[in-house]
Amino acid sequence: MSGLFTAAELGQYRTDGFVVVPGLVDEQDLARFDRRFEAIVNGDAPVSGAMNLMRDVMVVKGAVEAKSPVHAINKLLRFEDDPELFDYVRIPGLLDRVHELIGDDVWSIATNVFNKPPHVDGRHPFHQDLLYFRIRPVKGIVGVWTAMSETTRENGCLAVIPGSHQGELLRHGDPDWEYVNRGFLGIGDAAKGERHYVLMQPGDTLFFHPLLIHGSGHNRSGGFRRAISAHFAAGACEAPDQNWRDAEFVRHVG
Ligand SMILES: O=C(O)CCC(=O)C(=O)O
Repeated sequence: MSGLFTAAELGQYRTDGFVVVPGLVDEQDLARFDRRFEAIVNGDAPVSGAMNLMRDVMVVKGAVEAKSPVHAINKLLRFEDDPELFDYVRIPGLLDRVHELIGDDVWSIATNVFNKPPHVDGRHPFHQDLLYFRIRPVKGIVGVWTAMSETTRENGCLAVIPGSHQGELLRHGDPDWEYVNRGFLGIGDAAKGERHYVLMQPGDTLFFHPLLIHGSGHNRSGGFRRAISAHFAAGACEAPDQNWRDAEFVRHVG
């Protein structure tokens, strides 16, 4: 255990289910990830391995005309095979803190660049990320989410319900919205408790529990709201069977 979190930060993670470390990722790394993301979307760098570029539903349905390829993309998934983006999970201050939370031997189980272009709905309904994982126990899993641009109420920052990680995994369904991106399931009216809007500067990094209820709003600004994110699981976690294990333990990080 390297002890980078203060006792207060660890206490907040346990009580609220999240903690933000300001300025954890430096400007150079953020600029590198930003350039790489744009290069992949623009076709100037390869889409590697199981990576997938998800187009925004409003663009797909013709409700919004994308001014450029980057205006059409809602998220880039599974960047484990991209040599530049995957550096994110090994940033020492980030990985050391992940080790503090879930132990010394960790795997990447999900990676994303979330790109919220201007003029699309782009909301993420309130949800719990554990829905997307079959491996257990829950305490062996943690998410990290780093702002690549400033996040504000106007551009659709994250919103969380502090303490909600102490509950169960809730039933999720399709939100009753006109435009919902593929796979964006939500818990609807079950989202009880006071919302906390997580306002972040570029490089600020959220560590969050897989049962924490969270979502994000519309981007009503004229710019992009972008973030890079990963989920980690301890190697000691168990999957229902070997197929699930192979599917969910995507890449060993160490
Ligand atoms: O970036 C966002 O808007 C939402 C991210 C999110 O919901 C997640 O990381 O699970």
